[in-house]
Amino acid sequence: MASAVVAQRAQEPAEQAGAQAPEAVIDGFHLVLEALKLNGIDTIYALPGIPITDLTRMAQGEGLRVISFRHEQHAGNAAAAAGFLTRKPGICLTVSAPGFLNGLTALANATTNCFPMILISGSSEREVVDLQQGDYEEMDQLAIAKPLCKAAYRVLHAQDIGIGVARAVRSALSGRPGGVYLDLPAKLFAQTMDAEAGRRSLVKVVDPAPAQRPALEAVQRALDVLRSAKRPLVILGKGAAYAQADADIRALIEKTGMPYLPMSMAKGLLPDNHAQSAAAARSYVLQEADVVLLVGARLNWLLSHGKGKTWGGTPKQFVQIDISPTEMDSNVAIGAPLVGDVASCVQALLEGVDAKWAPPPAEWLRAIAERRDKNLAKMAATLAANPVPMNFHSALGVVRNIVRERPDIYLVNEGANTLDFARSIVDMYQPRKRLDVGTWGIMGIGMGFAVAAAVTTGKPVIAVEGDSAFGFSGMEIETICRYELPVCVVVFNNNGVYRGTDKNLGGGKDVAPTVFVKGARYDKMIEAFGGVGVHATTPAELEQGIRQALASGRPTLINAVIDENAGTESGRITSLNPAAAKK
Ligand code: FYN
Ligand code: ADP
Repeated sequence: MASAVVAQRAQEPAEQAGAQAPEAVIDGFHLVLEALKLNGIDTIYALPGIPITDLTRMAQGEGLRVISFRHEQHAGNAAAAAGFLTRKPGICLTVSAPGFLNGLTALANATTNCFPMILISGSSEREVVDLQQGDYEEMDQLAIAKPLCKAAYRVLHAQDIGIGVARAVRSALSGRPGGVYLDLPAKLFAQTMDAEAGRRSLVKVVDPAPAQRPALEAVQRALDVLRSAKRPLVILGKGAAYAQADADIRALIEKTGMPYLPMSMAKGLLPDNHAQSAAAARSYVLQEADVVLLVGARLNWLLSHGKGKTWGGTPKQFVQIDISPTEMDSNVAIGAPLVGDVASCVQALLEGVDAKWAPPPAEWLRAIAERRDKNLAKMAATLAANPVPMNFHSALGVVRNIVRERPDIYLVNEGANTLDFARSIVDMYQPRKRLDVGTWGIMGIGMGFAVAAAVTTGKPVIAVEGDSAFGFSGMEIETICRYELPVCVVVFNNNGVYRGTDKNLGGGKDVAPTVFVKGARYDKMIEAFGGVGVHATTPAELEQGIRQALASGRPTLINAVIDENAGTESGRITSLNPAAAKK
């Protein structure tokens, strides 16, 4: 505990803090930091201000890395992505009311995506807030946060900081991971207590994400259903990616010979060019499969709720692995629920897959291969074209080739068309390398996720961004430059949301709501902060720009000029627009 700084030391010059009063008391600031460090936290994503400015300074003083952002939402997104990548709760630290509210979108998004994060906000004085007497940044933050996260706690006394942090850590990581809110009123930070007692009050959470082994009869039931399949299919979701059970998941798929579909953030769990990948025959396998094994994937909108036209062809039986028991039967009946953590459940299934396990009927595999090869050939032909101006395919072909050469690169991806095309064009080869808009299809995760990937791994990051999507977090390129992160942002610039060609329906002088400044030079933005700007109008220029960014490791922003006619409304989810749905 020698590293702890007691209150006297923080407030007095070093020479006075010496022999007479050695570490007698500890304050709330340091108890919070000590509690986080004790639980393995080494980085805080923050935006300083009243009342947590000193906490960010002291955190640095205590050896924590503090990544300071320009807007809390992006600090929160970074914390969430860090949680997904590291299986430790990502910490976002914000000021009271407005800063707290800015962080809430990220907290809610983390919860929706099952990413472990803790939003810690300073708050105003309870006595004044509760009597609504108009305190500085008055807001009942705890009440507001509650419905948007997995758990919410407030700590009022220094001696409860250890327990408060422990509860937040355990809530974020155990069972289905998610976002947790921790409310720390300004007064708490200045409270002091006996240093020895303070340190004794801290709690190191033991086994925060305990293995949840499935019941034997549930495993048997699942194996029986899988064995009965004529046309089996495995769907891997980001829960499978989060579980870090990569070798066993691969072994289960390879030993059973079952074809599989990766959801977008599960791409790379097995390499996308794996012979058993049915990604390029998606519609066909969803329609025709008779038994579907879901591994950490929910039957939500991204899987058409497990019913309807998408799943039309054949009646299905579902086996579902999920840590959350109430996920079962959420949309359709789950005949063989396997409640437990992915690692334990997959291991249990593997134990039942012996040498006598029959591979899926050859006819099923042949039919999938036929559809897949047709789609792959179509894709190859589209990628071979070199239109002027560039379209999504020709630009993404460049990213595809570079990721194939450098599978260790992280790919952050958001937008509508930019997202949907990149998902199918850019193959991933390693687990958890793709970070994207996730369950909500949220825009604005780009720079926060890119920062988290670079900070937690030190690896290069390419952020493939629609021009609209980039706008949500674009100011964070200053953050990327300030911390000299190896992030290359590629803005797919087609002059607008979806496209740049819409007209004002009223005929007035304003451009249409979906249209941006034509020919904008996003590359100039990063130059203002000392980064490298590249203007790319051809695949060759784009390739050179990305390669230079990777070689130098310098923050880079490439303005990739895309045909403004190239996009479609909402990418591949056009049908979700009310007008389209009526047709
Ligand atoms: C896939 N496909 C391929 C490949 N991979 N063809 C060739 N080569 C490769 N490598 C084929 C696949 O078989 C499908 O064709 C098609 O390409 C599309 O595949 P994808 O992208 O996997 O599937 P699809 O249908 O788009 O998936 C539905 C979805 C997805 C809902 C899961 O659209 C999605 O994740 N959407 C998120 C959208 C979002 O969040 N947007 C942000 C908001 S935008 P067929 O089999 O012939 O069908 C606000 O406006
Ligand atoms: P995708 O969008 O990729 O389909 P989802 O976010 O819908 O994935 O689903 C992830 C699922 O994984 C959630 O239902 C969550 O409860 C589950 N999950 C998360 N972590 C684990 C784990 N370690 N073990 C089992 N299930 C998990």
